[in-house]
Amino acid sequence: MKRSNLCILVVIAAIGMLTLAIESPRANAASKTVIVTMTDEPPAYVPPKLTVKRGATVEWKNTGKTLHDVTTNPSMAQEKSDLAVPAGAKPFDSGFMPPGASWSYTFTVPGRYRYVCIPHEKDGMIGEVTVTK
Ligand SMILES: [Cu+2]
Repeated sequence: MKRSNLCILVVIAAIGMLTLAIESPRANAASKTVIVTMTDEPPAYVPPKLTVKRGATVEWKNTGKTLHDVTTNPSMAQEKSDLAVPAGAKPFDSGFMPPGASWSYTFTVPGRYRYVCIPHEKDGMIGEVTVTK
């Protein structure tokens, strides 16, 4: 085999491996995990609003230096109107998450969810997830 042909084969193989590396995350789109970070200044969920498909998992990560949490439990919130859970879905609550902690929830019921961080609800730490069918 000529040396130039060998070079072309190596390049084709490299492109093939690169394509595989790029494509593989998309293969898991249905069971995809979306990350929401929890920050201190200001206390916030980033991104504050997102839309996912039914079956998707959202993972909240506390990247701050203080306690945060994720709750749709109306008995925990100061303003019930800050919270929403679609009919047929149970409220969820991560409990207080120390710095560095993460917590995940898999959304199986479509609809609109609004959640708050109990220590920072008054500071506007309110998030929203819309789950499509
Ligand atoms: Cu918080």
